[in-house]
Amino acid sequence: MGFFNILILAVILFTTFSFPVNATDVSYDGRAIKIDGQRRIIISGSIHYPRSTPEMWPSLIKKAKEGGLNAIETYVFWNAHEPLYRQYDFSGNLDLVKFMKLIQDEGLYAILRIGPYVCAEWNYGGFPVWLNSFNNMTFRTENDAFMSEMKTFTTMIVDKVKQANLFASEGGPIILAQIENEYGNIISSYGNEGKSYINWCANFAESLKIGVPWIMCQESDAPQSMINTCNGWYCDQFWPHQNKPKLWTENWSGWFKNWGGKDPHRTAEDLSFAVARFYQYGGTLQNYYMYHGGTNFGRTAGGPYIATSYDYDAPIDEYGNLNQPKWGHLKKLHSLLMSMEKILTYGQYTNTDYGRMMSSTVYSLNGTRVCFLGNANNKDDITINFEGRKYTVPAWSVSILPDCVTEVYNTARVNTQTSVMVKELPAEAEEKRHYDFEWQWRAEHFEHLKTSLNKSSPLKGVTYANQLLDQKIVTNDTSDYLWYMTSVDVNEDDPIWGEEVTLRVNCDCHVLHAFFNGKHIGTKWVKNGQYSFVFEESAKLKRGTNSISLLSVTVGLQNYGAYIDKVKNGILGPVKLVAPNSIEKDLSTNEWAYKVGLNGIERGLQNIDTKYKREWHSNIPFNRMFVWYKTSFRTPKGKDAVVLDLWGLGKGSAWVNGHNIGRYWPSYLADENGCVSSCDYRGDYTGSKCLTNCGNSSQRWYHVPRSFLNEEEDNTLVLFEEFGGNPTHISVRTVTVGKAVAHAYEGNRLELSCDGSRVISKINFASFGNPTSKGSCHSPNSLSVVEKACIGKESCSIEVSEKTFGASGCGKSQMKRLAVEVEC
Ligand SMILES: *[C@@H]1O[C@H](CO)[C@@H](O)[C@H](O)[C@H]1NC(C)=O
Ligand SMILES: *[C@@H]1O[C@H](CO)[C@@H](O)[C@H](O)[C@H]1NC(C)=O
Ligand SMILES: *[C@@H]1O[C@H](CO)[C@@H](O)[C@H](O)[C@H]1NC(C)=O
Ligand SMILES: *[C@@H]1O[C@H](CO)[C@@H](O)[C@H](O)[C@H]1NC(C)=O
Ligand SMILES: *[C@@H]1O[C@H](CO)[C@@H](O)[C@H](O)[C@H]1NC(C)=O
Ligand SMILES: CC(=O)N[C@H]1CO[C@H](CO)[C@@H](O)[C@@H]1O
Repeated sequence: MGFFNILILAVILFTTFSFPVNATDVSYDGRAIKIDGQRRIIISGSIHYPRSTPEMWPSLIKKAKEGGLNAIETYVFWNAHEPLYRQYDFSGNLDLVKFMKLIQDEGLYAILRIGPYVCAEWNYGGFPVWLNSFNNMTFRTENDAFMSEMKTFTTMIVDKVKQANLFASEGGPIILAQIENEYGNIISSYGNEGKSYINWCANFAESLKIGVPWIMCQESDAPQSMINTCNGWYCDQFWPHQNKPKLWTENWSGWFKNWGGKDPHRTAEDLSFAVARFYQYGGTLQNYYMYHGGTNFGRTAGGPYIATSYDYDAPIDEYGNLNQPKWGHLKKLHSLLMSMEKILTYGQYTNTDYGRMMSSTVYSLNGTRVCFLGNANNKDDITINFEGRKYTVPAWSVSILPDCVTEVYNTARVNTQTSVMVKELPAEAEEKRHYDFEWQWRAEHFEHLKTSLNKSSPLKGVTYANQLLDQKIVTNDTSDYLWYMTSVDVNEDDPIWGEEVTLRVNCDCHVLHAFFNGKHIGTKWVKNGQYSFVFEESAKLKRGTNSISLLSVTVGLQNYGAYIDKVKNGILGPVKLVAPNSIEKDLSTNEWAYKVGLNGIERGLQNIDTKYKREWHSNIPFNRMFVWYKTSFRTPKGKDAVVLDLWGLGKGSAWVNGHNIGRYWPSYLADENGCVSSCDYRGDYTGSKCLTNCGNSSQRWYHVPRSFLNEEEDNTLVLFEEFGGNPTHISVRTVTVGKAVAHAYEGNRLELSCDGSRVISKINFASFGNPTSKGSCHSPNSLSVVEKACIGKESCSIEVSEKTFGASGCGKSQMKRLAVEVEC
């Protein structure tokens, strides 16, 4: 036994005999998750650590806690952590352990969804593309190569988490872990292998001995050792397996956005309705997907065509600001539910159905009771007689009566301010420098278009094949860009000969640019996610050698569906020249030269310290394709989030001080139709309800986290513009609360706040009484009371009552409200 073996033995003995301090016991029964033997209500929210920065994490987690959550959930992102085979990255915003520790520091629980398939609108659902270089690889089924890699990665993550004592069983915050993800949606495509695979997943997970329960979401076939959970817009009608608690792992708080998509909105009224109903019907754990959506930095956006912003209309917005009234309206619900934790988890409950989708639920325990009145009717407010009293419950809402007499919360009555966010030019003296940029430019070099075809002097990085290859296999997804280049010798004897021919390319491309004899002849992409298309453009033949260069561009690899590993990308062929008389020349089995990526990236133009300083020119061109632009700008003062307005640009990628802030595509406008000017929260929500931003740029604003910026020195902004645009409209802005608007009901306390950024400077309007019907009754002191309470303050709190405002002259039975609009 060598020294090394003794060391290992010592480590084993040490681990076996050291007892973790504060170990927490997590178990469950048919009702709830139990922590140290006690049933608990868990209110969790998803925050994905790579979609923000370590500098943002503490404040995001704090705001989640203040919003009434007691747990944070995240996926683990395999392709981010293992970008190259067996080369791991846990630095910067990939520091999972640090993120977990911050959650623990705030006293919150954590839910770790390892997957390692994650969907999540994340590039390729989180899978590293290099997995495809194994023989006989098929993802997410009983396949040795896949299971072996899944096992290696999952075990590595579990070991890392164990070493940091992060599982509750070791005193850490993690109370639940997930293996696989939404497999129930696709299991039928995999037949019996799918069933064996999901059993293997369960047995494998169990073998890792993490000391906390495992969950499988959206998997009705989940093996007995796993808790199956629900994902969706509403989960009140979901019933888990026997002896399993009712858990809702994905309550979609909004929806994500595509390039070309409109802005989705899920109202506070509807989201709180869904949550209240879930707990009314015996639910005990739910998770907001997302609580903070964040940003798809770099090339992490899924696809195809998922936008860089992953705001999700979540309770905390992309930049880390409170999304009001959603955040505040839910906070009130959370604190109420938490105050009823014992009775909701231990009480008996009985439901009574009143017809027309109206129901009541009474929980009782040892003589105390709490009551829910739920109205799932999507049109009618309903008045019922409940235990001798009359209650009117608005359509599509739940009223909560913690003593079964007084309604203290109704999901449709929002007593929280609506914050109107604005994007402003920084106010400081050098203001001009924020938008009056000095630009430099240089062209992307295309020398390889000529030289690559000469095999006796091949360029570095150029490979050859006598066939058309799957793009992601050639690039290993190290770049969006892949050149497919070939040549064709033609003379007058050739049946195809003629001045004009058509180049026809069958393509599964997200974007295709075609060059004929070095000249750009066309660009094509297809809207609405239908990316299998035929490109056709005429070209001029010359005698002798004609070169054809096709640049295929991916915009996020598919992240959802069965067999995503079998989805091919790029130019799959055939590629043909077609003469006017329909004679064709098939070039698909020509010798093709392949070149991955951009020359500019190879030269490091996106970095601050580039050797190629001299190659930048002034007098920038406009609307020219494949151009690099560079400028510098000052960091706006203060703490407000910083965004770039990239209106005027086409499509490309942007770097600030070498950090890739993501793809941009502001020229891609959202469809003109399908928006609403006001949103009716009633009735089932879907991702296509309550849309705004029709006909506008689908993403104009791009987040630059403050930690990417220099405090004192100027910042360097580099753009790679692929389609052509005008960078002179670009400006740097800060995001802040411009106005706060509220309609609060009598009997509530209204908080008004500029969210830490500024003070309330002006009250535009205030009326206590019946403001909806043009002030048929109104307290004359309204404005002065609000002015006195709020002007000059960061936030103020007003009790909405006649006591505060004096007589309003409204009828006794009238429900009075305070309507205000304040400026920050
Ligand atoms: C992609 O990465 C894998 C794993 O590192 C490697 O085996 C394979 O050769 C790479 N493919 C290409 C085309 O570079
Ligand atoms: C791949 O699968 C085929 C049959 O599907 C089999 O003949 C071959 O041996 C497998 N190769 C490897 C490396 O497992
Ligand atoms: C209910 O009351 C009984 C008797 O007072 C007590 O033993 C029990 O712990 C109570 N149950 C809960 C869940 O508080
Ligand atoms: C190909 O490259 C070789 C070596 O550099 C050179 O001698 C030859 O002229 C080139 N051929 C063509 C057609 O450019
Ligand atoms: C389009 O953008 C403008 C300016 O930001 C805005 O005023 C307008 O309301 C937007 N249109 C829609 C339909 O959202
Ligand atoms: C079917 C569906 O819309 N699924 C969504 C559920 O949430 C995941 C996140 O894990 C999204 O990626 C899916 O789009």
